[in-house]
Amino acid sequence: MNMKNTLLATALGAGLAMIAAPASAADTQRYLVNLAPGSDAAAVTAVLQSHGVDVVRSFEDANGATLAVNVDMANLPDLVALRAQLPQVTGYGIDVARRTMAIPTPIEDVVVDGETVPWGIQAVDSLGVPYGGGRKVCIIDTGYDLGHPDLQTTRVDGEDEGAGPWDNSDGGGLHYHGTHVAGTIAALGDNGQGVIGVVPGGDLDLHIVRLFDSGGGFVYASDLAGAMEDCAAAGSNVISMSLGGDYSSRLEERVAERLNKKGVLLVAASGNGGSIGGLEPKGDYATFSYPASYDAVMSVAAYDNNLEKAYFSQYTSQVEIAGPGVDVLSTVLNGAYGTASGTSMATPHVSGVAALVWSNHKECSNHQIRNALRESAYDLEAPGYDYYSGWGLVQAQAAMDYLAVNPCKGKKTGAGNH
Ligand SMILES: [Ca+2]
Ligand SMILES: [Ca+2]
Repeated sequence: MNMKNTLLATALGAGLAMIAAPASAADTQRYLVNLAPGSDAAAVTAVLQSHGVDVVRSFEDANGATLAVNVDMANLPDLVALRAQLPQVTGYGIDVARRTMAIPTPIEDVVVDGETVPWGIQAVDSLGVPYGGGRKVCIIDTGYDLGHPDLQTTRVDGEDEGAGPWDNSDGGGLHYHGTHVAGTIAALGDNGQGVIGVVPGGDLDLHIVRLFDSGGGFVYASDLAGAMEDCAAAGSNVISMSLGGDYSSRLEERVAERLNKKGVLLVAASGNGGSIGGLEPKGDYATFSYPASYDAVMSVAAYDNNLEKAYFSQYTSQVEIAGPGVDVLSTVLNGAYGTASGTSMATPHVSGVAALVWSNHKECSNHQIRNALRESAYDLEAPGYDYYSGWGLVQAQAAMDYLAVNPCKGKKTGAGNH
């Protein structure tokens, strides 16, 4: 935090969490402005804008509104005057960073002869489960290589969240990450080429939110919270987030809780930091990553093709389920294929299986699908729940079998992770 940031933080109010996100472009810093319930967010926005503050987004729920604002540190507003004009403001905070969750090794192009079923697709046992239609998966990532011969070009739309066009129409600079995630969920099957995804018929609805630019940089938690809202507004049933960061965000958690209550299933990477220290009691010394570690979100661990935990996969009391996340073959840029590792790669296996199973049981709530995935997971590590794999490796056919015996109708289950 530079001197100007410190000055602003001090001026804006006491009790400010001193967790700084890395400085973004130039001298702009993101802050969160919390308003009392019932406040007129538009009026506060007008005052802030009149002082040269860029109001990026307004979040509103029963607890009041939060404004995400960019402040140009080279042109600080008159903070004393600003504060006097904003009695509705109950507090301020600094926003925190979110990044994609692949292991940062160079992606290696793999020449695929004919069509290959990646090991992870076999491991989650999805090939025998037909897609029942009517589900939409939102992928918050680096975009989607629209026109890749092994990815659908229909039933996919998206939006630019300031990082560039969602469809890679800005050329080859787009990071491979989002396209790799999309291929695991929905690469086309039976087309004689490339790979095959969890839902391979080209008939899954996809909504792509390009949140990250081509440079592998970070976004703010408020950007991610906004992206989640946009996924829900587009009618998404599942939100797949191969991303995260070390610090929790109350704003982000509130948005996740609200969407979870509205019926959206949220899935995120457990993180690639391994874990430090002991795990007793209840993971107090473990490294949590967010948004995966909110109760409203399924946290996904990464396992390899021997069903051993990836060395990087974070293990905590919030890990809920595991997916294939080492040497995962999928689609990459420019019509190519490549292998990548990370809890980023494990996450879309779970998102895809959730959509696949749910499409056959649309009478189920998001909580009930989540519960079915947990109950039917292939148990790994110590018997029952464990901090490494959660309830175990996600299993599509077993989840179908579970729901055949345990129908959703009239049954209520909780939304916690275990
Ligand atoms: Ca294919
Ligand atoms: Ca276990």
